[in-house]
Amino acid sequence: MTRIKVFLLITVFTLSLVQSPAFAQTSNTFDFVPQPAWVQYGNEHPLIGSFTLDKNVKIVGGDPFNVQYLQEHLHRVLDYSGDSWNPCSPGSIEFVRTKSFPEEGYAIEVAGRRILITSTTRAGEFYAIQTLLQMLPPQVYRKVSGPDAMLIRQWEIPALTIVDQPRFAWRGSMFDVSRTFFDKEYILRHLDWLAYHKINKFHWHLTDDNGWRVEIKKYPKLTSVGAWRGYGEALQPSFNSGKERYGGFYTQEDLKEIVAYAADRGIEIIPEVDLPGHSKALAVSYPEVVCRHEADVTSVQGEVHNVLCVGREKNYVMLENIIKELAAIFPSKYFHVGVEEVATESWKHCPDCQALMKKLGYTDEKQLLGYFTERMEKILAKYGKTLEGWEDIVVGENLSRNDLVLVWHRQDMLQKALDAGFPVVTQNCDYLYFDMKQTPAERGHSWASIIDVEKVYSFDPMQGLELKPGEEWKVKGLQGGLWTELLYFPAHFSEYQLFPRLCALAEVGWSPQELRNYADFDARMARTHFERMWNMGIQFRIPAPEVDRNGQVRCPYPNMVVRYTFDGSEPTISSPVVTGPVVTDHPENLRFATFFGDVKSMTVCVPGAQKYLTPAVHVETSLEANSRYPVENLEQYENDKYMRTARAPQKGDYVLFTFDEPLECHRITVQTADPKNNFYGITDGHVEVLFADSDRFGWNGGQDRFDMYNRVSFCPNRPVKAVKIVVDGPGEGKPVSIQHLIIE
Ligand code: TNX
Repeated sequence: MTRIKVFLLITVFTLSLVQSPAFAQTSNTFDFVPQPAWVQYGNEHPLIGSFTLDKNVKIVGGDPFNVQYLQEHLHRVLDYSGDSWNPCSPGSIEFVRTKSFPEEGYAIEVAGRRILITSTTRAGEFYAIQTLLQMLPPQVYRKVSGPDAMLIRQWEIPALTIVDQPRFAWRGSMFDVSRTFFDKEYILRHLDWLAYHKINKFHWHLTDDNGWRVEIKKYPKLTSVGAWRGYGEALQPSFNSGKERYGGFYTQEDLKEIVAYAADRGIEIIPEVDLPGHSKALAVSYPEVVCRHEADVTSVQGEVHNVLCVGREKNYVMLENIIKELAAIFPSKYFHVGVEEVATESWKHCPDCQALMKKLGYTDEKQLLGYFTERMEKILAKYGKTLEGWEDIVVGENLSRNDLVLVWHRQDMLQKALDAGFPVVTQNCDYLYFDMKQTPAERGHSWASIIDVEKVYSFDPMQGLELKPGEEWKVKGLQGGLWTELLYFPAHFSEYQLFPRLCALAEVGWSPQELRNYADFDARMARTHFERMWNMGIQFRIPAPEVDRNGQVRCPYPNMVVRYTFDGSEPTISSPVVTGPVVTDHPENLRFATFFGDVKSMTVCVPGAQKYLTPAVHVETSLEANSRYPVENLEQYENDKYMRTARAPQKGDYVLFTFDEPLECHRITVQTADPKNNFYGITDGHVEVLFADSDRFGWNGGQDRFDMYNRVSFCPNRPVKAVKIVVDGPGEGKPVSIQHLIIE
């Protein structure tokens, strides 16, 4: 065994963030995120100096909500106890409205006893407050009171002038609550986080194949049936939600509360009801809405019978009733009706859709997509709404050019939608899909790209476009997309995926392109913004430590620490900090993670230290294999070789791994699911072992059932002859993937 020393390359200063750090005011400039358009420190009158903020500050003017919001935040950091600290006359924060600012623009002037905030709209005023909060200690974001609160008697803000306005009118965040459900409280917190980053659109993906999440009074089954999945439910389990009943929905009261909460914070919520594909949850609630045929038409995402029948006139009545209820709740100009990834093949097999095509003289089912979208546009118009849809709506020749196209592919598609005459918003999947992995080893999708924070930052919505002069406004802006197939676990993974990538998006959307610089952004994040997010209560992503083969460890940021274990367990907040050499005979058991307070990175090992065994094994199974992924793949111990079954597993199905010779090893991990996308694992099953000294399958303690990651890991206490996967139930009702054994 190689004996190695692990040591830290850079010194770290340990900042325990779990207890509020004693905050010292140090800097005279601020780490704004996003960077304002224009900041000038100092004052032309040398005698007018900095502003002293204390409990006596007067707030003058201002929108009532904005003032209350500011006060509530000031109360989190200013010490209101005891006598007056400042004997001079108190300072004031004054809000003034003038006509001269662009929508959402504002100016802040800090000089002597006054902070003057000028804007034209209440939104501009709100963004000025956001900028002002970033001049205060990061604890201003922390909702705590009592002894844990970090209170200061006074705080100096240097003289400065800021004149600011956003680059793009649309700075959005899309959130899918169908695949994974997030309750009202979480949505409200999420909206707070968006507001702190000057995000002004929340695109709420409310329905999809895997759950209908809004109460519709006229169609109660949408939520009594369509909001739930599990064994015995109309919707099968999916995305590892397990066999228990899983789901949830928002009542109309919840929706109204959320809409108002967002509006107060300058955020417009655009609801999306995803139609006419991605409609499995609707289809299982009211089965008459789908096409009349038995053909197995499968959507790109493996769903069958999830397409609405466009030839059934009664469907438009139902959709109108749904829209009528939702239009009364969501005041947004736009209403999103989806229209992406529709398995139009379904309409080929349907007599009603075919009859409609004949009547309209259509030759291609794609034309029906245009027809459907045009019908939806007319229905929406009756309720004062403008249609928004994914880029697939561009097929609709007769659509109004006021409709908004949300492009999810690349810049060429953005150009195409512009050329067709539509205004656009981009959610470019190469840069803005926040369900993608951030590095290859992390959890997430990768079908579009690996997207780290720097890649998000590098995006410019205007890149590569050819626009006629005066038409730049047609690119309204951008939004991040948080799809949630993989977000049910681990805990707080939605936050890990969103932050800090959303901070980068906020700066792309807000700051002038010529001011943008990644190194500068990264430095602002490291110096201050991580700490702000920590105080906001976000479990954001921090980079894992870099560990090389010699055990040298590099901490990614100076105000973070690397903690380690040497028994193969996960480092925790109480694990020791790497400060110097760690000597071990078993480098394979070292685990490292970066910590910022209690926020933890992914765990990493010493590369190459893990020794894997590849004993000769024979595999047989009761499950027929897909011919492209045969069972023999499992005998080869190659990571891209796995088995995929040709059908869904049933109770009693098995996969049996028999070793040629009794195997002595430390640990065996049985891993199922597709290694590329983490889908299609065994969710309802367990593992049994045949020990060499026995003639019956058994178990030697520990967890034998498949976990959230679709795996079982165990340490056999004696030589093993065979390992068997036993299926206990249909799981998600789809074919599954099995990977080779991992033997240490
Ligand atoms: C594509 S983008 C989808 C979503 C998935 C996502 C996963 C789009 C309009 N549809 O349904 O959740 O990919 O990355």
